[in-house]
Amino acid sequence: MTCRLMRKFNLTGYVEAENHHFVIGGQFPVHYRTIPTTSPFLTQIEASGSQMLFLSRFNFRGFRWMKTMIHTIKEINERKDILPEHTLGYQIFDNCFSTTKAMESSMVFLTGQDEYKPKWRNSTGKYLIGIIGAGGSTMSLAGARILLNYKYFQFQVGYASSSSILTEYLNVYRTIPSDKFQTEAIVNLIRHFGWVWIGAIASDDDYGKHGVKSFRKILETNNLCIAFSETIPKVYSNEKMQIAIDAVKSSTAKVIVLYATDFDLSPFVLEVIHHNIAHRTWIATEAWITSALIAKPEYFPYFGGTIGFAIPRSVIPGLKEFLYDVHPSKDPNDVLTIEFWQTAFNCTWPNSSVPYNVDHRVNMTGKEDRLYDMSDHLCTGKEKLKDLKNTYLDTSQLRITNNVRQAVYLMAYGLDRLIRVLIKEYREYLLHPKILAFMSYKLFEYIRKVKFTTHDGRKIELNVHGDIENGYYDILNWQMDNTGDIAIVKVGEYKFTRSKYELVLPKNSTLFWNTESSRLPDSV
Ligand code: TCR
Repeated sequence: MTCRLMRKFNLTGYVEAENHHFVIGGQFPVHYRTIPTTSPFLTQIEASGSQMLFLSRFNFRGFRWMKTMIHTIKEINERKDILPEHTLGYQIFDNCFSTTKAMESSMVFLTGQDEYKPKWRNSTGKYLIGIIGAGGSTMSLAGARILLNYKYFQFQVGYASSSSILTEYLNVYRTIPSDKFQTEAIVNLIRHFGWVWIGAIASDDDYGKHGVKSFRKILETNNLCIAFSETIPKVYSNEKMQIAIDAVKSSTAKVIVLYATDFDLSPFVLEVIHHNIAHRTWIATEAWITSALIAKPEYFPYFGGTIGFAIPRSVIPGLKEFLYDVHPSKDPNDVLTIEFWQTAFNCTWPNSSVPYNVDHRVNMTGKEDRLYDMSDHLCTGKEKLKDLKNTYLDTSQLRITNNVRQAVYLMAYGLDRLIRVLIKEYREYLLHPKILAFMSYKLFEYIRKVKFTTHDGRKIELNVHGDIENGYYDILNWQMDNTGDIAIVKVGEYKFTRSKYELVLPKNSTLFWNTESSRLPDSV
């Protein structure tokens, strides 16, 4: 399924509500749009006439996040110690990493597909306890504003929405630290290496703009200087892109912070290569430091040596097996799995209406134009997942994925604690609309007060703003291994609490620098 702009809500995802007492909502970017371009370099998809074109691609990582939510809910339903007498269902949508889609699904959570009036029960007919999502700050912000307007207080638990602006929204909780910490970490890293003259590039959205704004502020309070600060347009504009490229090219600042998610960053990366801008040290935010989209060997001459912060890695028991348990023959209506299969194996699933290959053009009239016609060969169903080298199946680097898991746990623990209190008095009436209404109002408070230890020993606890305020980042550096592949190497760690930090970069960790001398760049 593709992401189109449509009048009527037309959302893709998974729902399982019927045999459960409560429903958790979810929003994940299972597709993402790459922006239309007229750049001569990107000849592949030239915009024609006045029509806006964009590419809609399947996002294997987002699909893994979505599946992780389902896996976690299943796990909780099987546990006897959390919600022993109740089970959780889910209603999950693909928001295509687009604000429009995020808003549409927020409306559907409240109203259903055909109605425009919010109602007490969610469109699944069950009580919706909250929403896991939305995957990016701009989308969470849009959703938060809609959900705030309704008297049935709905809230989100973000797993990737990290902008510091979300701290101001009472109905947004999260298991990813606010970028406030990351921005401080970046400045501390800059100080550690003795750089003083720094460039900044941000995506033109809430994530990038708030990120760079606070970066600038913290930089200045440390008497360091910003050499330039430009944005990467969200909708392709050659003119705007060239402003950013010219700033990088002409500045003497060789260390540049790039505050953007990988989807938004790709066109900029291609321009950097096109303009042959080498010998820069890019400081990555957590949103692209481990991105398979950018960490490609062919980009290494330009982006090798990138250094930045990442959410800590985790191993999730049972997840790998769950992810492998995916096959299009299981359910002919499961369009996401069919598309996953087609995209992963480059074949067409017989008799399916799911368009082959996500690299098709979709224009603003909603009509789509395939860039490629049907794949020449049909999928047999015997394709082997284990032969694939695919982001969806790669469970060696679970970072945001673990945040998704913890967001579900946070909600479940909150509900569990509240029910344990209410059940004493209202056992038989627990699911009566009046009690549920009371619950929705109380739950918010209970979830914020939940404290728990994760399967891998992390302590999760939120402050009054719904943010976590202690944790750590891995410090990663892009190097090349002896097979010519990019190795994203852990070179240090950054621990933080509200008032303290500790930056550990062991002397013996080898860093790769993209400078002529291969030595630490000086940016003074
Ligand atoms: N916060 C970004 C979105 C984002 C993301 C990611 C997207 C983050 N990390 C990793 C894809 C993959 C961090 C935001 O918009 O808040």
